[in-house]
Amino acid sequence: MSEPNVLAETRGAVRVLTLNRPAALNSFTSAMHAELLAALDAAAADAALRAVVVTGAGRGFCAGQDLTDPGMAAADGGAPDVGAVIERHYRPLALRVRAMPVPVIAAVNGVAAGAGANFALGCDIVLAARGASFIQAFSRIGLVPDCGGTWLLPRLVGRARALALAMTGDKLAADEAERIGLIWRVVDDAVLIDEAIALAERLAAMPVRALAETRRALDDASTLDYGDALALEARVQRELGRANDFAEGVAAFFAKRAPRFRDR
Ligand code: T3D
Repeated sequence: MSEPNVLAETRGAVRVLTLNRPAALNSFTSAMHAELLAALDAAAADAALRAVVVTGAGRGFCAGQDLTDPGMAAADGGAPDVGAVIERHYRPLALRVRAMPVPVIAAVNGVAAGAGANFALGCDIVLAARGASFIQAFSRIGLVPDCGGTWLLPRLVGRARALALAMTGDKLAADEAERIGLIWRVVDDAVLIDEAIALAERLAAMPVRALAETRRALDDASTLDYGDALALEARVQRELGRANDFAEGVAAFFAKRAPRFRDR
């Protein structure tokens, strides 16, 4: 039997998903897309899980679309319908990550190129090994940033840097990615996965429903004016204020004990 394209390991309330095509730098095939989406769906549906970590096997995180995958070839042998590939695979993947009921941490262990870079940047918190790098490889092959890149990049680093990264396709070292605010933090290569799991465990002990709502509120507010964002905050707080975790957090504060959050 062939190796799975995505490995899933559960450590307490944390699921670690590892892209597992190291010989091709974990680039996306149709098969890997299907397995990754199924793995994220399974994590979302598992009430015992409270955080997810995604990483890559071997020396790369993910080199984007596998440019040799027959799944992207046109049936008639003509030019591939790249838009169909995006609709079939990358749009559902980016939306799935953004709608996860728990925090998703990218542990970028090596090069992250093309859609591999933007898949990582679409996660909630990005940790990277010092030896990792980020490449908006699309311009090198005549495409635009996808997997959410057009939306994410200017919001993360501003239009000037987003355009320069996307137009040049230059490799950005992890340290520089941290410096310009593209990612959260760089750690030494040897401790990346341990640091990512420690962070995931920390988030898993927090009120994860509120964390997922925080992601959604920040994203939704980015297209609202100030007044509408304030109204959005009131709506979300109204819901969360009725949830168990808020009562538990306040009770634990006054009882001077550690809270036990359970909502998802
Ligand atoms: O349908 C669509 O296309 C729509 C979707 C688009 C989304 C996208 O992601 S478009 C962007 C696609 N990705 C790329 O263009 C990146 C291509 N890869 C690279 O530029 C380089 O591999 C890297 C800069 C990422 C890493 O360079 P390096 O020197 O560390 O490694 P390498 O030697 O180039 O690659 C190692 C192996 O992985 C090599 O195979 P080999 O020679 O050992 O048998 C290489 O061919 C393979 N590999 C790397 N990237 C891909 C790949 N194989 C297939 N597809 C890849 N994207």
